[in-house]
Order: sequence, then structure tokens, then C-alpha cells
Amino acid sequence: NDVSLREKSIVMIGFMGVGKTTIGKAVAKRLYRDFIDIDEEIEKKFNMPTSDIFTLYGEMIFRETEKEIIVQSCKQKLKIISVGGGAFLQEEIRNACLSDCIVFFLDMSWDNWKDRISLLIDSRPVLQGKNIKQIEELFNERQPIYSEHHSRVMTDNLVVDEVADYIVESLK
Ligand code: SKM
Repeated sequence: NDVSLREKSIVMIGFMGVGKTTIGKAVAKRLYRDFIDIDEEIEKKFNMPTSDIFTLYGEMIFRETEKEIIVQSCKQKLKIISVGGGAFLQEEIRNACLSDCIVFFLDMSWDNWKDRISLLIDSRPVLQGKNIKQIEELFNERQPIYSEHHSRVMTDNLVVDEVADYIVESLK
């Protein structure tokens, strides 16, 4: 497309709870861009939390809505976009993001991630009803989907500002 590299939107991907929203906001601030959190956009559309959307409408409807909003958001210029942890499971979403935007994979080791689990378990329907072993399996299963492309950022032992600085630097 004709959007120059400098104007392309930037998409944060990675497993839930690695800090896509927080880091996305920090990057947006540094680049004076608007920030879009896709989970939040979906929640606004249904006017309810994600877990209620899963319960009342089912995951399929959630995924359909997620796809529509991401494909649309990716077409906009100069945005910073954080997508849900499951977004890249959909080929159409991967294609839209990779062709229209610059994608960063925010990675974290399982050892660091597992300490965050208690903060996440209530709000993330895909974690509910799973034991730690099953969550670790899901974590490992999804790694290759995220890491299929190049801009991987290891967030272990870094604070939000350091990750955001690194991302902004790597755009130069
Ligand atoms: O998009 C939400 C939703 O809870 C599903 C999800 C996932 O499949 O990893 C992650 C969250 O960001």
C-alpha cells in the first residue's frame, strides 16, 4: 500500500498479561500518537467485560468482532494498537497486521509470566477452568504463532519505560 513506513501504525502482539496495553500506551505517548486497545474496543461495543461476552455470546462472536475491529484499525495511519492475546490465531488478522502495520511481539519467559497469573485469571476467560500445567501448554503452543515474524522484544527484567524506549529506538 501507499502508506510510508514512517506513517504506518504499530501493533503490539503477544500472550495475555505481558504488558501490551501498558507498553502500547507508553510508546504512543513517546510518538505523540493515538492508542487503540482492541480488547477495550470490543468491550465498548458490547458494553460489557470480555468474560461476559464469552459467556453470553460465545467465543466465536468475540473472535468475529475482534477480527472486524482489527482489520479496520490496521488501515488507519499513525496509531499504536494493542491486540488481544488470541488475535494472531486468526490468519486474516495476521495478514492485515503484517501487511498494513509494523508488528512487535512482546515476549516474556514462562518463569516470569507465571508470577502474574493471579492478576489475570479473573478477567481472562481463556484461562478459566485451566490448571497451571494447561496454561503453560497454552503459553507454549502460542509462542510460534507470535514469533513467526522478526521484531521480537524480550521484556524479561525490563520496566515499561525501557521496553517503550527500545521500541521507539528500533523504529529509527
Ligand atoms: O482478547 C482477550 C481475550 O480474553 C482472549 C485472549 C486470548 O485468547 O489469549 C486474550 C485477551 O487479550
